[in-house]
Amino acid sequence: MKFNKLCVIGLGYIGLPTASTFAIHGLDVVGVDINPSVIATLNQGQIHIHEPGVQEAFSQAVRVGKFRAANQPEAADAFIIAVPTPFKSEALGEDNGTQYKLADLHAVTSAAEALIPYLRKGNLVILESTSPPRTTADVVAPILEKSGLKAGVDFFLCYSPERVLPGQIMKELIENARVVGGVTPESAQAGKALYATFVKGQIVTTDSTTAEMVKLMENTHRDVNIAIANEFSRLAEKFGVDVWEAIALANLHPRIKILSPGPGVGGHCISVDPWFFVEAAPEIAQLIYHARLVNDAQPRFVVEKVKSILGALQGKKIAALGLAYKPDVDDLRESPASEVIHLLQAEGAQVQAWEPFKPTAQLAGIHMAASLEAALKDAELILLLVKHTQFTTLNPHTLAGQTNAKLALDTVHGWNAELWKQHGFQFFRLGDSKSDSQTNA
Ligand code: SAJ
Repeated sequence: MKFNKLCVIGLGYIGLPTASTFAIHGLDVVGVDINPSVIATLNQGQIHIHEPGVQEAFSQAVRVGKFRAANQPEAADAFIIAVPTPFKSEALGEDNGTQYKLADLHAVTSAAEALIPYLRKGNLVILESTSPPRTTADVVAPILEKSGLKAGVDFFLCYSPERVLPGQIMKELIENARVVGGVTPESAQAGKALYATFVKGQIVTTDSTTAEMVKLMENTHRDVNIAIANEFSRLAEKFGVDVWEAIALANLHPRIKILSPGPGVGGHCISVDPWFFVEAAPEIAQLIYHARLVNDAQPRFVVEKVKSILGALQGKKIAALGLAYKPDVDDLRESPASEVIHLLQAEGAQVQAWEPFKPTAQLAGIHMAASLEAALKDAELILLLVKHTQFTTLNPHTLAGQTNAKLALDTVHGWNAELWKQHGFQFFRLGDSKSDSQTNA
């Protein structure tokens, strides 16, 4: 099967790298986005996302004349839908006491609607957006069939999840194994042929609903495993144990790999995707549901620990280090650090936040310090929320000269307790009541 022209709908963190990679591998690519400022930026030769290697790939695609940005689809041999599937912020579902977040499929359904006039016999359509089980067969197929063409008969239809790690997208897009699920086996083969353009990893075919479940299972597995690490951190504090030591010892077992506790789970994937299972089958997905509750409650656990150190928070000055959703990235979306800061402020604390990867970020209700020094200067407590490398290498000896703070709380195991204590700090760590200093709060 030969594909000459590809139309990629949605030019975000997945769509733009995917479109650029297809273009530099020889396809004529039209990238479509509903956001006019995205199209304008791309038409000026710039990209609007921060991801290593994407600007270079995009520039090359434009240089060789294989990429164009447009605000609506065009006829093509193949179409990829790579739009976001967030959850609805304003509404919750309820089933027998289980309250769950609802997937917002609006972008997927709009993208499918937009393709109807351009769909031709023999075309291939692939959904890449993370979606609830059966979305391809039960939601996307009926929309596309309004064209008068039948999915799996007149055109090929697939689901193929992206599985790339932010920060390594360009590499993983090519090297990772790819799952391609078709509404028919022929659809899956067509999808496989398209990705074979550049994918070096294994390309495995299956049905579309299995492929949807694979993606949700991967991220749910990770969320549940982080939840148990977070629950262990609470148990360790109750029993006078250092959870970090206990995890390191447990992980000496050849078949155990406990993940790390922290202030919560953020980003646009791990904290979102498990809800798709809960919404689709609340009566079954009970473990998944409770893991979500544990992770969502972890910022509150951090705040309770801060209170056990500082006492009542009214007027207390705190320097919060890190706002990104995970270490060494500049992505602040769905960040548990922001949630911790909001909760601290709700109790009256005065928080100065410092995020070295986005020092001028504007986040509602959060005061960004102009520098690390400015954040630290008048603080009573230094609160480490993200394990950025540049935080783990901070020297408490130098910091002691820059701050009034005598208290430090590390929520990510980024600092050496003994070193901080040697330099005059009372030191505390999430999940570690063993090395916690005594307080008089
Ligand atoms: N976290 C912990 N403890 C850990 C590991 C992570 O608290 O031991 C936290 C992080 O700090 C962060 C959150 O979990 O707040 C998620 O981080 P992550 O590194 O687990 O995941 P993402 O969201 O950056 O990327 C994931 C990847 N999926 C898996 O690792 C299973 C990636 O391969 C997916 O493509 C991506 O989600 C996605 O788009 O679904």
